[in-house]
Amino acid sequence: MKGWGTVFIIAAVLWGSAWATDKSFHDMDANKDGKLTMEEFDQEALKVFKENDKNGDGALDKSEFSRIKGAQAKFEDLDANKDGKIDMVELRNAAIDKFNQLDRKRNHYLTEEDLKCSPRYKPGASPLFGIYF
Ligand SMILES: [Ca+2]
Ligand SMILES: [Ca+2]
Ligand SMILES: [Ca+2]
Repeated sequence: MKGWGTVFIIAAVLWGSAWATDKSFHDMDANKDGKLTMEEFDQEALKVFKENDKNGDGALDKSEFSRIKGAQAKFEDLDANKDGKIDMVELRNAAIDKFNQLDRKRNHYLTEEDLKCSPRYKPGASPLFGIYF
């Protein structure tokens, strides 16, 4: 029994880290056109947001936010109205700014090249975390 418990914990840890890093550019590119649009980011962000909103109040508080694996943004920077919670609107506004910053060609999508220009770019990490979190 003890052995299985260990296996289970290792499997859970591996699964958790794979989830955080395996969402590559291509996985997020839902229509596989080699471009990431705001809509594609939104779909993924909404999923991550809902998964981490543990108490289901439609916002991320500091402890919920701290559990998002791979998040690089500061909680304080995303909480625009300083109420101690990040809602989807705040998250999205911050993401739009970041998206526009990276979208140098102003064509409303990001390519892998655009993302590599970001100081937050990490090979293997989801581009989502460079944009939203
Ligand atoms: Ca696409
Ligand atoms: Ca919450
Ligand atoms: Ca807020």
